[in-house]
Amino acid sequence: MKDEIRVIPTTGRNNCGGRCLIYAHVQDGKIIKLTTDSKAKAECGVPLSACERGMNYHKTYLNERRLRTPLLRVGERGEGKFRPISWKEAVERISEEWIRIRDTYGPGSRYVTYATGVSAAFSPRELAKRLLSLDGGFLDYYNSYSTACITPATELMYGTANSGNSPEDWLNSQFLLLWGHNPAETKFDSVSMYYLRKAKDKGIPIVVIDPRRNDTVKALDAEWIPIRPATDAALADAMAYVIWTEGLADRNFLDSCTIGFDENHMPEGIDPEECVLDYLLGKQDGTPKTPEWGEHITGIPAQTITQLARRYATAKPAALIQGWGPQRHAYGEQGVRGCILLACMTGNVGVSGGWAAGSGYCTTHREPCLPYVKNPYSMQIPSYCWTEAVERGHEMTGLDGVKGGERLASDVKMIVNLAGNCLINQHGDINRTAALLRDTSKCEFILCSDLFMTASAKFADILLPGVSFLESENLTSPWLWGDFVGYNNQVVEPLYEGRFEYDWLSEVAEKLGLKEQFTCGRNTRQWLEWMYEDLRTWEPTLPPFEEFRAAGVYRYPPKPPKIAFADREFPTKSGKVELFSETVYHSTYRDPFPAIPRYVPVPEGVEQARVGEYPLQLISWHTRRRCHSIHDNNPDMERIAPQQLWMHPLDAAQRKVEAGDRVRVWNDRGAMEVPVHITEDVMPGVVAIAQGAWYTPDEAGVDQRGCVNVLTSLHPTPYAKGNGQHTNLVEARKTN
Ligand SMILES: Nc1nc2c(c(=O)[nH]1)N[C@H]1C(S)=C(S)[C@@H](COP(=O)(O)OP(=O)(O)OC[C@H]3O[C@@H](n4cnc5c(=O)[nH]c(N)nc54)[C@H](O)[C@@H]3O)O[C@H]1N2
Ligand SMILES: Nc1nc2c(c(=O)[nH]1)N[C@H]1C(S)=C(S)[C@@H](COP(=O)(O)OP(=O)(O)OC[C@H]3O[C@@H](n4cnc5c(=O)[nH]c(N)nc54)[C@H](O)[C@@H]3O)O[C@H]1N2
Ligand SMILES: [Mo]
Repeated sequence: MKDEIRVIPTTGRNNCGGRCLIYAHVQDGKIIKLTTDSKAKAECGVPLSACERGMNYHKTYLNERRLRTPLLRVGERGEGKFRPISWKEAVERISEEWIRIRDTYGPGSRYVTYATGVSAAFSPRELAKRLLSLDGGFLDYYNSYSTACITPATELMYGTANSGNSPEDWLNSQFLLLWGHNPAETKFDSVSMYYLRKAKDKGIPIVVIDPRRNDTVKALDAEWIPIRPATDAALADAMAYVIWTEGLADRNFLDSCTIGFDENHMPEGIDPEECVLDYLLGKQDGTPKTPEWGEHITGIPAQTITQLARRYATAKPAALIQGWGPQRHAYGEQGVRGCILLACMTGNVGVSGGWAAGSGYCTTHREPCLPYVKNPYSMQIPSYCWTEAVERGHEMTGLDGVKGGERLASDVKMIVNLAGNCLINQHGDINRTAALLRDTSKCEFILCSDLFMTASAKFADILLPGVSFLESENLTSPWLWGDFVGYNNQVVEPLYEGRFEYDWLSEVAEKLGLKEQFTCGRNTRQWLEWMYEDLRTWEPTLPPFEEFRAAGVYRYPPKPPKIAFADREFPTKSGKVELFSETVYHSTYRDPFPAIPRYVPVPEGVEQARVGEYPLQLISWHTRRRCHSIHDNNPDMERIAPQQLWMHPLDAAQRKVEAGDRVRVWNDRGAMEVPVHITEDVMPGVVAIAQGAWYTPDEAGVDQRGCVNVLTSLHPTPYAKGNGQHTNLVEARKTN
């Protein structure tokens, strides 16, 4: 006799662009199938429906590929040779290293990586930080791999990153310009494609700027303007030139709400010729930033640039919505600033149907979180620069992006990487990173937890088996914009010896004599309830905990749409949008960083591609078949989108590459071999491969799966010190 089928509502917790409602149909302790939320709910119009990835979770996670027991490294670091140990031994060894490294090198030698496998309130990464804070401190990071450039660049100009209106306001627009944005694949919250489809139905014109004809172009039957990677700032400059010279600029907005546009609106004491307009007109450098100038850099015909500028400036209102691809570039800050300049020049800031560009956050509700514990060690590094902190931390200063003090007290000697793959797979320049981590005299102890033997997991000294969201519980929030709180209900029992990180961290805390401070006497469920009740004090419409948990989700009652900067107040030093940044003007950076939005040619950009040894610009993107590296080891997902290098027919013909070939793609940093996809959906001179494939080196170190990070650079961006992982030059040829 079989049990009756139970349907358990739960929400995913990976950093996948969504946070969807999933119904697990369970019988006899096993998942029979997963379904999702498909209908719009009356209270909140947007269904929280899962994509192919969400519907594949049980196949991705509940299988024999899982890590089974705690493991201790026995081979060379990175070799992937381990022996099973007991949980008791694991906890003892971790505590010993934790104390030894603290006492030898100081608390600031301990680092917790950016890791997003559990993007939920009760996060292993944050719990590790909590324990380290209680134990004397650790070296923290700021910014992220996601929005390293766009967030600080938006703050630099607007004084805040909350530059977004409520997404439903897109329907009030007359023109939607999706700039390096691909929500058909990246999802960008359940609301994005939901409202964009409605906009399409309403007849609002939609244009997409992307080196690739991306899935959003296809899904919305939108217009596609192909652009050379990392040249967005040049397109913005040329559009700004057209808007100004054709008298289409909103002078009223520029005069009253911004500083730095023209000579009459410059900060005190700054040479007026440093203004944006003089740059656009070429007063200083003799080069007006005409559409022809823009064409040469961006590859977009001058006439298209002119028309786009006119359309954007005359459709009132118009929304220029930026994705985050263009800012994951070597000068990622500048394209963002260029788009904000355009929004200001066209008076689309602070109006319904407009959009201020930039990061576009729009927070309407608080999120559940752990109580704050002060980290006694004040220093922080940019999240992308941890490898540098392993290599030469003690030399790093403010010029390297160090915050919270003069210079780091120590190199990084211990790394805690829980539910993340940024140690290798998702970080830049894998060959260099791997060589650095192999040297056990540099970083002396690496602790990882994961579900699988990932590229990062192979570099652990102690590797612990975790549990997936189907085997544990948590509290979740919308990925970006939605208005709800989710509950990640446990659906099945943990596989093998897998444990949620909190459980063993509590045991480490006990060894450190910090159990009471760390746990406050609560187990996971009690913490979740505590965080929920804390949230309820801020959000009084929330139902009682048990009612919420049973439903799996609570949607807030609708609020009137928010319009960013409707009051025309900007929390900057000048109280205006800072088109010219005095702070930047008076600061020193390792790489040139101008005080105004303007194109800066990047190392490994289009200019170098034209003359150098590596003529192809290589970008990556976030594919529908994976969440970063997650699902890559699920063979069913290969059918959805096989891992291939996109190459234009002209580039293929030049290299005598044909459909069905495997190609070798390389630069000075590494090489990979992958099947080619010859397609006009990518610009000539540009090749593209989806990020997140599992790094799989052959004996010669050539990756055989197509992990783009064997080719990416660790060089941080000039201002944000972020990851320019989409800026790379390569060559490709047919494999022998
Ligand atoms: N399916 C899926 N969805 C995801 C994720 C995932 O792993 N898989 N990850 C989530 C996370 S954590 C994040 S941060 C977001 C990331 O979201 P984004 O950063 O917006 O995603 P990307 O795919 O990197 O970039 C968006 C588009 O920019 C294009 N692009 C690249 N370079 C340039 C350029 O120089 N100029 C212009 N104009 N366009 C360019 C790419 O071709 C791509 O189509 O996605 C989230 N959603
Ligand atoms: N070249 C290039 N590199 C990139 C990007 C790019 O566009 N191009 N994008 C960057 C961005 S935006 C981001 S956010 C980062 C993402 O970087 P990561 O956060 O490192 O990405 P994931 O691959 O999602 O890693 C999550 C890991 O957690 C594990 N995991 C999943 N669920 C659980 C769980 O419940 N418990 C435990 N213990 N483990 C779990 C998975 O197996 C996986 O190994 O990558 C960055 N790297
Ligand atoms: Mo991200």
